[in-house]
Amino acid sequence: MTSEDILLSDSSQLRIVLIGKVGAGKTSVMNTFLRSSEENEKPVSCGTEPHQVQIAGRSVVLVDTPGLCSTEQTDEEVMKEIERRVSLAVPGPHVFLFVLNCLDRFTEEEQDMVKMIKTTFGEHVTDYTVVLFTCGDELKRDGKLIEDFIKDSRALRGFVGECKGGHHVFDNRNQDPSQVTELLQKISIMVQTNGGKCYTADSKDKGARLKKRIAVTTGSSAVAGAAVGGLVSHFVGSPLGAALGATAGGVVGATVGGAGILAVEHAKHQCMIQ
Ligand SMILES: Nc1nc2c(ncn2[C@@H]2O[C@H](COP(=O)(O)OP(=O)(O)OP(=O)(O)O)[C@@H](O)[C@H]2O)c(=O)[nH]1
Ligand SMILES: [Mg+2]
Repeated sequence: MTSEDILLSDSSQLRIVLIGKVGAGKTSVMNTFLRSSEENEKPVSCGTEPHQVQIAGRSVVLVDTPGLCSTEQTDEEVMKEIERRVSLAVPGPHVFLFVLNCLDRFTEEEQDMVKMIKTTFGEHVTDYTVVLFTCGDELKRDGKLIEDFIKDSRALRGFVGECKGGHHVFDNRNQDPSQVTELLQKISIMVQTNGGKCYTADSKDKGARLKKRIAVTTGSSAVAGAAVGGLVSHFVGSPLGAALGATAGGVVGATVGGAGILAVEHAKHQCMIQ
């Protein structure tokens, strides 16, 4: 099966979250997607709400986020808002596009940003990540290849190597939609490699911590049950976790753990591409 077949054979929804440093080009990337959509959507100046469009016969949901390393807000404040926006991509994004301007060096600031993203979303977030370089036009003008740019920095090489979806380059000043369809093909291959699953916070790190927390609450009341379920629902964007947790807690505290884990399993199931 060619990569094009994979893209065309999968007509289900693809949820994309744009993440990165302030001014990296996230909103411009969103607009490049919107321009190449079948609806030919108008550009936005800031994507506070998710946008759903059709591209290459496929429903694509785009979620923009505010930039990290801002001078106006602390990274903690920005990260809270990023988490909120990620929760809008229910039941979870298939891919995080980590947007990097290829004119910027991958300094300690960028490396710290990667660490913060891993701390927030778990180390496994890179299984669901494509590094998307913007300013491909500038690179071309300078007669450089993105591979050389990546090779020049050990840290960047390491990070791109960790990201299961690899890398891609956008020229946001270019109207050619092929850069978008090529990226969608790369994402489709990554999603297939992930068994069709989208990102959920419970997958590994947070899941282990969550299950541990559920275990210690065993024997607690309905309040504890609701809290655990609410935590699950926060990460998966489903009220089911809260309902299950509350119900289980009300009946008997000892079943709280089971209900929470059930909610996690339900979330995993919901994430599978149909
Ligand atoms: N030449 C060129 N400029 C670009 C490209 N992509 C983005 N820019 C420019 O980079 C600047 C920042 O782009 P934005 O899309 O606003 O960046 P952002 O990441 O959304 O910024 P914040 O929302 O403030 O974090 C703008 O002036 C864009 O026009 C590109 O591919 N080529
Ligand atoms: Mg923006």
